[in-house]
Amino acid sequence: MIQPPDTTVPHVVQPNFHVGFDSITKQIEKRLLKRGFQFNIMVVGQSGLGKTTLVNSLFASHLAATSGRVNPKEKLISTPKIKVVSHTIEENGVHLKINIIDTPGYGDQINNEGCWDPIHKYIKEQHVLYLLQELNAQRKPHISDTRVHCVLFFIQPNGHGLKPIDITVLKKLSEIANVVPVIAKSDSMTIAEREVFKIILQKEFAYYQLCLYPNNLEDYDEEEHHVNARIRQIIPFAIVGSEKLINVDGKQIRGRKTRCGIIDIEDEAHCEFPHLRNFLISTRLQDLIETTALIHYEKFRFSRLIALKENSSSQSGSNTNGSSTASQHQKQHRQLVTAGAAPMVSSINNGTLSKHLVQINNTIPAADTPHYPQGI
Ligand SMILES: Nc1nc2c(ncn2[C@@H]2O[C@H](COP(=O)(O)OP(=O)(O)OP(=O)(O)O)[C@@H](O)[C@H]2O)c(=O)[nH]1
Ligand SMILES: [Mg+2]
Repeated sequence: MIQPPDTTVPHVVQPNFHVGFDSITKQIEKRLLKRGFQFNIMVVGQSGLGKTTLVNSLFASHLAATSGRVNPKEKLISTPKIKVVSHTIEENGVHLKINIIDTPGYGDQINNEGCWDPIHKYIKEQHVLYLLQELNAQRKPHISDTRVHCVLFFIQPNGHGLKPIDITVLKKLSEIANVVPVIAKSDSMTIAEREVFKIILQKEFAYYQLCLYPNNLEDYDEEEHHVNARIRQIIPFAIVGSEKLINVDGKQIRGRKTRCGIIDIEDEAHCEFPHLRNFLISTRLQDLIETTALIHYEKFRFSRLIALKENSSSQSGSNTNGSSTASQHQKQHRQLVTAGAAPMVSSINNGTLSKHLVQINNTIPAADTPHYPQGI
């Protein structure tokens, strides 16, 4: 058994002259700036709630077709299948590549059983893809990340609360991704109605024990817990989407023109769309990326590696000469890829999870040893 060297440092040493390691943050920054950042966001919700419109509103460009019609004869354009649109934003030398995953609306069939399956499957598949890259014998220096960092979940502005189908979908998705709920088409409610509806929804989230974003990690300090508590008071954001530019006193604004006036989606007094964009892009971007890796992907990785290990040990028991056959390799590969094949570990909290991971890392053979199935 290899023992790690004793590296406990008794006290902090102050060098007598400038050594130069304080430039490490600059070195990291330079490397990160060169590589750029990747953020993957998905919109999910029942049909016609304005998901595609929001995708287009978020980045002020027409990235996908919506069902917005000004004439009843026009064809209804619904999002037919999961569609990923990529966008690179550059600001002061920082490159952010955003993948927006638009999903078809669900809930308008007679039988809605399993209508969220393609969305659930898509998120899991991205975890599988990442794991396969990690386990590859010839790993790339930079693994391409298509894992969904944030799911924007659209809630119908009915004033009553969540529908049973919403509760089911929210439960399913929050187990595997960071879910941020939003009240869709909030221009259909008065400000007072909006506030009451928010409170109803927040109570329902707590009642149904929905583990929505932000999650609290064990190593968060008091300030971070405080910030998360504040975010939970604001969520769900009451948003309005529009891709139309309207001329108001010679100024172009993005909004919705109604008989009663104009709703400027960029105006905080009209809706919380600016808060949502600020939240996603300016304040919580890194946290959403980090928690996807630390909580959701780690949970997935843990369950898959455990399943793989159990499978290997049961096979080595039955295989007397210890060599793996091609069919066993295929079986292991399938086990990694098949969604739901491995036991979920949602009952394990983060502390015990990391302890388990240390144990697995010690007991599971190194990723690039030939023990792993070919082609992973
Ligand atoms: N009043 C109002 N209408 C909106 C809002 N956002 C979108 N719409 C309108 O709602 C209709 C449906 O919008 P989409 O963006 O296509 O909705 P979707 O959720 O992508 O629809 P599916 O792809 O069919 O699920 C369009 O007519 C939009 O113009 C909003 O915030 N308020
Ligand atoms: Mg759509």
